[in-house]
Amino acid sequence: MTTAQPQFDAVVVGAGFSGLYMLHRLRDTLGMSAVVFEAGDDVGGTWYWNRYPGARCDSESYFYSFSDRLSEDLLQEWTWSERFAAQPEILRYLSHVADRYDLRRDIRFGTRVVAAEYGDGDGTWTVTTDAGDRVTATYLITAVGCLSTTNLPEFPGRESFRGESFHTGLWPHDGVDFTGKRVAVIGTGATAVQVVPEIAEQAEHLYVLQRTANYDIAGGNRPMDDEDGRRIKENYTEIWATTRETGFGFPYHTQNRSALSVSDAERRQIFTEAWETGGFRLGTTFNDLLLDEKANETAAEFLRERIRERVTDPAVAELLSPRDHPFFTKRPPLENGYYDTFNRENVTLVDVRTVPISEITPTGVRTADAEYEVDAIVYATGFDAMTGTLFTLGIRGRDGRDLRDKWADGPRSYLGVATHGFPNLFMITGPQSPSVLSNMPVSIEQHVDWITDCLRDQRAHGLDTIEALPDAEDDWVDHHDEVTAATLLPRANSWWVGANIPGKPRSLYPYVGGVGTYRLICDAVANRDYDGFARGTGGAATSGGFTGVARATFADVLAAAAAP
Ligand code: NA7
Repeated sequence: MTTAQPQFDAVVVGAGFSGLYMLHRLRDTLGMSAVVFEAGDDVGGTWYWNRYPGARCDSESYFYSFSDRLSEDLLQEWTWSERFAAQPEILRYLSHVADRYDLRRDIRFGTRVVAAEYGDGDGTWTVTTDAGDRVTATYLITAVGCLSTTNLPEFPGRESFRGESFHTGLWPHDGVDFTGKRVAVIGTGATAVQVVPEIAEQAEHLYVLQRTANYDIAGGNRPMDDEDGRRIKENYTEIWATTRETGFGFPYHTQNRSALSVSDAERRQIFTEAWETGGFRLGTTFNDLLLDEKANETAAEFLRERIRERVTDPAVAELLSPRDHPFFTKRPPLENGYYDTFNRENVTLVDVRTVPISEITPTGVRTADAEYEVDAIVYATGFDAMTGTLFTLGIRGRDGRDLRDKWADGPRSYLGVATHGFPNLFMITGPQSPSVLSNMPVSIEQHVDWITDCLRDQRAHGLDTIEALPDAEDDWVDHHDEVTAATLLPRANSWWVGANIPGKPRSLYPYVGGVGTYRLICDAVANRDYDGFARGTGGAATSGGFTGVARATFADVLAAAAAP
């Protein structure tokens, strides 16, 4: 039974978009005590670490921000300078939010959580950090983002390289000058597509080492003028309402028609308009691009044609053209000049699919048939997404069970926000929630608001313990798998399915059922007294069993979500 009051109502891990908003809600909406641990020396999360040249958001700035849920005044006061904001501007925005809500005073910077243990005896979490903190809290809330543990491939000889090497996700704060240098960029994902044109401008020679060609979509970045700002600010209410209903959390709907239901000419016209608009709209032009191989191939071939138009050397254009996976089954990068880079004399595209990188040498990168001598290597090799960082936190639930052991064969969660055996743990944008298959701030706000409502309800009922029930979790995982199987997403070796990390269990890590549908399901769960959760006091385990409300079938929850 309870021995001592925990020091805090909640510990939050991370001070990016989700940690900042969660802290504000806990403290200012609920009047709870909270402490945030943040590894960086300031707020910003992803936007604190990813400072490589060209880093910018691939969602449009005006809807990649906090919504009217946080503040209508802030929306009216803040003006974005570009259609897709660059990293420094987003970091300034998050810093402004931290100041505006006086958040920094409850954040301990430069501090990594190394252990978080649930006490079966008293139902509280004890959180330990590398700075020597040891605090107790009723609730543990992870706000660690989905792409915060870098993936540095174990190439033989990696440490022997005598030049400079960088991972894009851990970029030096003072910047890097590549002027006159020979540089290798490893990777051609969304990050590389941003950094490559920038480095090509400076480097004496740039080698781009490509293992998989991607379907890059036109970014269409441009400055925002006064008229843009005025129009957006007038329409914010509708914009945010729409983001909460759509599949991807964008303020526009996926068109409800098949790519195969229109003539070739009409389809081309639709793709061209979306292409010229720029951004992810192309992926929402038809409702079966992610479901039907033939429909998908129409978009894939349209994009290959755009590559052939832009890249003058036909052999290079062909190498840049994806043939091994359907469109949008890997995250399509947005490009602003990436393809044109390959028309430059000082840029060479190297195919490391056919002839893989065999080792890093003291002077460069070696494949079976060549050595590329360089002064610097840029690893644009991505992240151990979604579970990577959660596993570094040393989370142990009931009976000392390690989250890594529970998820050894892949994540199992209830709604992607909780997991059985780990009472009072909430994971903002956790695995099996829409997260990275959506416009992140919309999904973050939905999770934070849902958790806030849940904690308020707990307090109103005199409860302090909540845990996902095992059968609710089974139902959610089954539903998640069923939705996934209906799509083409399992076809690609993407980080979405964990394929980029050797040994990582293969499963779709985000939920592909759509932001709008997911929100209705979460609301239905809450409206049914947190259906699927056991609730109690002093730790569910110490009460000798579950104290939650009777569990409905998941079919009931889905039905309630469908007719709210
Ligand atoms: P990504 O999308 O995971 O891209 C990483 C790139 O690095 C990708 O092209 C990989 O090739 C390549 N890679 C990784 N390991 C190797 C090895 N061992 N050899 C050669 N090439 C390798 O990461 P990003 O940082 O670009 O983007 C992450 C997300 O951030 C992005 O999707 C947005 O959501 C924002 P592969 O494709 O695996 O063959």
